[in-house]
Amino acid sequence: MFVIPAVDIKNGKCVQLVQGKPGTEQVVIENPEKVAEKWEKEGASLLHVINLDGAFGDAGTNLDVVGSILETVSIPVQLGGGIRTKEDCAKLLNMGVNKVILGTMAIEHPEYVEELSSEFGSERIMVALDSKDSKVVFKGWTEKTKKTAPEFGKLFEEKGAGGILFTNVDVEGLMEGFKVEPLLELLEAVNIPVVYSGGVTSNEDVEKLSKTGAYGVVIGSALYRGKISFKNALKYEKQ
Ligand code: AMZ
Repeated sequence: MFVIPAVDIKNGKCVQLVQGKPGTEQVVIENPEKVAEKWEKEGASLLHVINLDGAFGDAGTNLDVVGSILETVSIPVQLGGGIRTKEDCAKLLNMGVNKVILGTMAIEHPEYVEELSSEFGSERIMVALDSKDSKVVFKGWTEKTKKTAPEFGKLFEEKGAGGILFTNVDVEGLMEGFKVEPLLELLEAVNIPVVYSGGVTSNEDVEKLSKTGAYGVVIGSALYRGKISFKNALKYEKQ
C-alpha cells in the first residue's frame, strides 16, 4: 500500500483544514514546493496535491505553485481540485501531472471520464468520491448527491476511471482515526485501485489500512502535526 503525503494548497500555502472547511487551517506553511521536496527526500514514492482554491471554485489560483512542485520533485504527482473542464485536464496532464483527480466534473459529466480515459489512458484518470453521511459530495464538499460511494464507484469503473480517491469527510482532519466499513464497502464494489483518505491519525490506522486491500493511503494532518512518523508509515508500503 502506497503511503502518500498530502500537500493541500490554499492561497499559495500548504495548509491542513478540518473537514474541508475554509478558515479552519490547522497548519499553514509557506513554499509548498519545499514541503513537496521534503516528502520526496524522506522517501515518498507518490505525492498527493490538492488545489483547495480550485476545489472551492477558483481554478486559476495556485497554478504557479503546482508548476513549481512539478519542477521540484521527480516522483509522480496526483493532482485534484478545480479540474472542471476537459481542457483543464489536458493542460495539467501535459504540464507533467501524473494523474488528475476529478471530483465535480466527474459527478456532473460522467461521460467526460470515459472520453478522458480513452484519450489519456485510464491510469492517468482518477475520480474523487468524497463521502459525507454516506452520500457523495462535491463542489468543495458543499453539495450532496443522492448516491453512495459504491454506487458511483461502479459507474466510474464502467466509464474507464483508472482509480478512485475515497475521502471520508465525516472524519477528515479531526485526528480521531478512521472508519474501516465505508472503505470495505467500496472495495467490495469495485476492482480498480482505491486510495483512502480521511482521519488517518496513528501508525495503527496505517497498519489496519494496509490489510484492507486499499492501493494507497493519503495522510495529511497527522504527518504535519507529528502524530504519524512518515518513516514508520513507510514500513507498510509494498511496491
Ligand atoms: O477540503 C475540501 N473542502 C475539499 C477537498 N479537499 N473539497 C474538495 N476536495 C478535494 C477532493 C478531490 O480530490 O477530495 O478536491 C478534489 C475535487 O475537486 P473538484 O474541483 O474536482 O471537485
